[in-house]
Amino acid sequence: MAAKTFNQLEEIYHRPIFQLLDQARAVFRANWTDNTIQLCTLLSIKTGGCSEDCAYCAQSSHYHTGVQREELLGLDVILAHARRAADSGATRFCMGAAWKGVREGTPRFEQVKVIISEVAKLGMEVCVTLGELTEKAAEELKAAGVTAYNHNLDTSPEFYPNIVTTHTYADRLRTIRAAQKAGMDVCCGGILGMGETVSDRLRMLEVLTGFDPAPESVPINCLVGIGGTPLAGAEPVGIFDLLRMIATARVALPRTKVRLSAGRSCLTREGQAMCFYAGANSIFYGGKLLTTPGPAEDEDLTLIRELGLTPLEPKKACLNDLHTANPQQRGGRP
Ligand code: SAM
Ligand code: DTB
Ligand code: SF4
Repeated sequence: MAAKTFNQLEEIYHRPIFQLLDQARAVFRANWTDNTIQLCTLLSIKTGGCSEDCAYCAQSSHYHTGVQREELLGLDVILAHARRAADSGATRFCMGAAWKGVREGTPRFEQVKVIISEVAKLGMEVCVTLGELTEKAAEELKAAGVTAYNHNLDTSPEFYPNIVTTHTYADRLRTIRAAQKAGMDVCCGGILGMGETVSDRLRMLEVLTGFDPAPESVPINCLVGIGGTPLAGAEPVGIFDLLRMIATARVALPRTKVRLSAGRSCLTREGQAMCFYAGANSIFYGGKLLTTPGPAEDEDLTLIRELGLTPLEPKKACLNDLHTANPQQRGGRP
């Protein structure tokens, strides 16, 4: 799929909304044969105390947000969360760590690799978001069993310095390239509602459409205003802005999963239904995001059912892998 220019994206985004939705729906139907919604469950495996100053983030040590700093969770605790997520129907388990980045050869990186390989045995896709990566660290994460690496651009290159000063957009892009080079899927998106313009949102989309390969998934977050951060009082994103962004992302990235992400608790059921119609086909599921609550699982399952959609089923291949790989990995008979 050819990259979209900024002008093309502007033209798509600003169409009368029903024309935009018609086009997004047509692109969705041409590229996705089912009506499934991917359910991804998040777990913060290392919370708070982060050296970075991302202006939206509850976990930055630069702000007083009331989030308690915690060390890396133990393997048993993480596995208990992951098993629960699998039992609740999630097909992807996403583990987030409040770190600037990780480096190969360090004790914490070795611990994370063990966590990844144990979670991978449960048969769900494994996504991690650990901050900056070296190429070697990316290769080791892939070998440990990571399916997708989440590293968001968050906004346009031009607006990024208004949001973060402790690392650069170029740093973000370097990590994304390392993840792709190592063969991991890339999950990369952004946040609406940080004071950016529509042009900033479309510039971010322009950068995303230039990735080769295209991002496997694009999370579209609406800012969750966190008390104590510089963005605490930001104006909430309007539903039509969100719909336009989702529809434009669907048109620009036809085969990418578009994830209706943080901020979903503030949407009505009807608003969420429109986002699915516009081409969103993935959600964060499980009652909690990283540090803030998300919609309850039963509410999500009820909405999905009422709309005649279905949760994405675990891949048969994953289950087969699970049955064949586990005995060997545990030292039992194949
Ligand atoms: N430290 C890693 C990093 O920065 O990539 C991983 C964790 S970070 C919390 C992951 C992403 O969550 C951010 O890039 C941002 O898009 C999203 N996020 C964090 N706080 C948010 C908030 N308050 N509202 C909306 N999205 C948020
Ligand atoms: C993403 O784009 N959104 C998720 C996930 N990737 C890691 C995180 C949302 C965090 C919302 C605020 C919080 O719970 O701290
Ligand atoms: Fe939050 Fe990640 Fe920024 Fe750290 S690097 S402050 S965890 S968004």
